[in-house]
Amino acid sequence: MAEEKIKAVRPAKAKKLADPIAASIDIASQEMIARAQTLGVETIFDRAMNMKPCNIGVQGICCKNCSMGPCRLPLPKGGIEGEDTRKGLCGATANTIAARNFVRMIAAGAAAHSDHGRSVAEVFLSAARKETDDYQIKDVEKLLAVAPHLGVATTVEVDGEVLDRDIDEIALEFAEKALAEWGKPEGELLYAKRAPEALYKKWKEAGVVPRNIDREIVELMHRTHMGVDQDYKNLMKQGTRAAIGDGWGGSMLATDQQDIMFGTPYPLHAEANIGVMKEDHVNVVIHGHEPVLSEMIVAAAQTDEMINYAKSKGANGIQLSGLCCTANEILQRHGIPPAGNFLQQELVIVTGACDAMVVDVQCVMQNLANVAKCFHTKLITTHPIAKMEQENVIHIEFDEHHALEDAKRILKLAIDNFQNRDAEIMIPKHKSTQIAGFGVESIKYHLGGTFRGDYYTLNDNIINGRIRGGAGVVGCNNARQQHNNGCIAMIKELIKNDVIVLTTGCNAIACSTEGLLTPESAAVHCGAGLAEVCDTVGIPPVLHLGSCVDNSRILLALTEMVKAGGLGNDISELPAAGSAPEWMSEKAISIGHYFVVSGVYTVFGGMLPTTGAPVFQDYLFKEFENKFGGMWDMVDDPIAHAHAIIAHIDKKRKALGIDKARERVMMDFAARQAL
Ligand code: NFS
Repeated sequence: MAEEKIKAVRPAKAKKLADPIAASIDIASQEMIARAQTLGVETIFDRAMNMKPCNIGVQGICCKNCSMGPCRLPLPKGGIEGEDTRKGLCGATANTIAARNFVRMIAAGAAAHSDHGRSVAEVFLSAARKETDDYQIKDVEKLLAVAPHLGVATTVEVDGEVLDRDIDEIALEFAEKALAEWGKPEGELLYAKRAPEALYKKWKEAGVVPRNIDREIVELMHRTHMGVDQDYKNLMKQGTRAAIGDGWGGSMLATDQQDIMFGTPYPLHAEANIGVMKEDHVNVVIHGHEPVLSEMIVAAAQTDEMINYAKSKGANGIQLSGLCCTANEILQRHGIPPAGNFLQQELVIVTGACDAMVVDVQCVMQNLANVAKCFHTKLITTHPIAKMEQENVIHIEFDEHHALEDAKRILKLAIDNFQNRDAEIMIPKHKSTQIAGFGVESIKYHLGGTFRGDYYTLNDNIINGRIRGGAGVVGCNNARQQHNNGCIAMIKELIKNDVIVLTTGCNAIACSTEGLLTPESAAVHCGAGLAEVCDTVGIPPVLHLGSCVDNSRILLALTEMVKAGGLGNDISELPAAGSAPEWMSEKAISIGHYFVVSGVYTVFGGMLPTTGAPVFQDYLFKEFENKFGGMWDMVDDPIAHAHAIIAHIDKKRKALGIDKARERVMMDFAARQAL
């Protein structure tokens, strides 16, 4: 019966199949790719074999912003000699076209993060108004810490005496002011002032401080309409404004309000990979991005009502797991294990044990519906802005006013489906353990001194050379590359060279499945200096800081390092870099750009859609450094990618005059070894 259904989905003409080992470095994924092929279930790995990317699109020089095109401006063989005469029908140059495409990616990425942030802000306002019992202010300390950044007072003066202000009042004012950041008619993004003073000043002088979050995205769409902004530098100026509105606005507000409502993460222990699914349990996989949904499913799954209901249907319990950034959200706050990252979403269903996959927004492949059709899996969409056309997809809209009830309805559907499993169950044995849940606050605790509750100890270890520098390694997987290889090979090279890594998103999940998120991995993979620090403080060499909106935590960690002193006055002076080795989404471009304009040298793997417009690319890769201190780069080979970062870190160490200290540490180690 299941076999019959499976055959119906396979395309009539035999197509090329991916080699599972070439497709992923993860054994669990390799097993599931092979199983899918045996069952005739098509996955992204096979599709990538049969459809090659468009060579002109990849270079960023195809314009389809009006119906006279698409105008394609391929680079002449052997490059451009003399004047670049390429132009579209309207006369748009390669620079204009590539820049327009690039900033539209920023617009889409910033919109995705910021709309997520807005959803959180709306739920936060409901909670502050006490319109819902399902969401509350959980982390009062965090609320008090961030309230002043929106100009919300935490104390009141009564008869000359300073008293603590009522928490409900603070929460309500914070909620209203936060939501206003998306569309206020005047003023500027309030969180921009959380950046180091020197950086804020640079932004101010360049005229790129966002007015509000939404407006900068709308203006990008206007400017890139046919016949508006036709100067790549001016386009990038607005791209910069929108990207700052993402990193220091929509994303940062999302992180803060999620922490206040659901708790600020602190390090915890968990498992990872497809092997976390359990054959004798109802398996519910939560996929997408907004913790507003996943938090409620976690809460509902822990009720006796749901557990007993699962038992009444013959299961031993409910096993929750996550995919993509939602996985990181429920991991960092509850220790719920991730079943995989972006490229593993179809594979989780191929186990035959996924009773329901619940999705909300972003990074959800439409082909999930086709894979689910081959098994008993119920695929449930929950967000009004993200539905699927396939008939087997169930839509249960999630509303914050009866969130727990909605979550229970979803779980019941999954539990009722447990008895409908029709394929043989094959859950890979592979899973690993990890410590996740780091954040600005917990790094302070772990790496801050006992007497100085700040980042001084971290800085101290960088100054004395034990830690060479830091890298924020983030972003997606990409089916054009071997799954997880770019990220893992690159990070191993970094930590071998004493570079501590902060990670988020799908990269963090890759690190967890490869065992890099344990303190013990330091002794195996790190250089002597970093290994010593990890051993002394008991941390992994790669710190998991959460989901993609939590890249804002990396911005604030860098800001804390500047404040702690000894490493210059701005983020751009730190021996630090950013990286997305396996990027694929528009969000990654927005993230990359807010890293760059925050002063971070940022390297992407694969291809950037800039290569077809060399002048524009030079502007991003070279000239940007003169503006805010950070610049873009592209290096595909993982080892070369790591060494580009290391070279930048060494350049910064030299500028700070701390390069000699590192040489001494290295000699110390050699001397120790000789002994
Ligand atoms: Ni971020 Fe990429 Fe998606 Fe998360 Fe994963 S693909 S840019 S890491 S899940 S958002």
